[in-house]
Amino acid sequence: MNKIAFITGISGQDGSYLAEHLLDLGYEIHGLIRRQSLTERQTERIDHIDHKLNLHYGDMTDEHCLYKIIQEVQPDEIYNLAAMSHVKVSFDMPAFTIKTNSLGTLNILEAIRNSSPQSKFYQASSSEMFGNNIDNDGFQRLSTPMNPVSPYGSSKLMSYNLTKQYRTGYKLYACNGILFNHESPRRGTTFVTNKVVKTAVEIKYGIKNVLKLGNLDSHRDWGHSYDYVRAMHLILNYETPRDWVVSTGETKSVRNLCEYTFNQMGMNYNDYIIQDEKYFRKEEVNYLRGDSTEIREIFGWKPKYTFNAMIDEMIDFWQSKLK
Ligand code: G4F
Repeated sequence: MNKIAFITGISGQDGSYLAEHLLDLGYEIHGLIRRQSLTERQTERIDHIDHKLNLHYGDMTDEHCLYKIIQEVQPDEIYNLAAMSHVKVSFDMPAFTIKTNSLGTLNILEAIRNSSPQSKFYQASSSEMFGNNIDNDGFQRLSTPMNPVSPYGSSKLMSYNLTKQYRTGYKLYACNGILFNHESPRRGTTFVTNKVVKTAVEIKYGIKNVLKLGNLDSHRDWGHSYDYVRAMHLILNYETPRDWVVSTGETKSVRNLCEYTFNQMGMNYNDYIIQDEKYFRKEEVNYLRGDSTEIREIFGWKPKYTFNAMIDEMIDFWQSKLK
């Protein structure tokens, strides 16, 4: 019999790649989508596989709908990818962020505990939970103290702890994947990678003439979503539930990102970038670099994409879209 997966956030970047991956593996897929007035846009990333999916309307803040879906579907695996995922926006919408991300996780864990305790649970945890803590060797790992510096990071830390607590207290198969930044052509264009790539292409085509950014000196460990959703599936299919770090182990600054992207299109980023106060955060995570030794050694997982190959793919995407 086919395994059944339930994915919250299925219409997002990771949800869409994960759905494709699990369909390839023969899973029956159920997904949670929110009702929006612009219905034709909400499933853009999954329209090509829509006929193979079972989509349910619902919301992370509605415990009744989550309970009903989980009770009816009795999934083998539940991937909680739904979130208000924009760090800067979380300063503007802290209550919404906490309700969606933290209470939303609690709603699912309670639904599992009461109606489908055999379901395995994956929580999309984030490197943003570390805040500015870095181990002496320059990496973050499971043992690095967590000290978030945004409402988003705080909301994710609450979910991380709940997931651990439901694992130890209620013996659920519940795991955290602490994923460092991961991108792709499907990334929202208000996140820095796709904003830089899209705007650089627009500048090249004469559609725009400047790129307004905030902090150019923060460093991120950027991988590809395609690689990271494979890690999520491995995490839920390990012999025992536990937490994992998923990262490339390399770090680059926003400035490095701009330099590479503009160079690839024969331009100098210095000629086009303006720093704008509007894009700075109240508090910044300055440096992220994850130690993913364990997932590499235990599963043989490693990223297929290099940073450059990922940015090149994003450039190709925007060039063919905007041509
Ligand atoms: O692309 P970003 O918005 O990603 P951020 O804040 O690192 O968060 C992402 O990764 C987390 C994992 O660590 C996820 F949990 C989270 O959901 C999200 O996916 O910003 C990256 C960096 C930041 O330092 C930011 O200050 O880019 C800097 N930046 C500079 N100018 C900008 C901009 N970020 C955005 N979004 N827009 C700018 O104009």
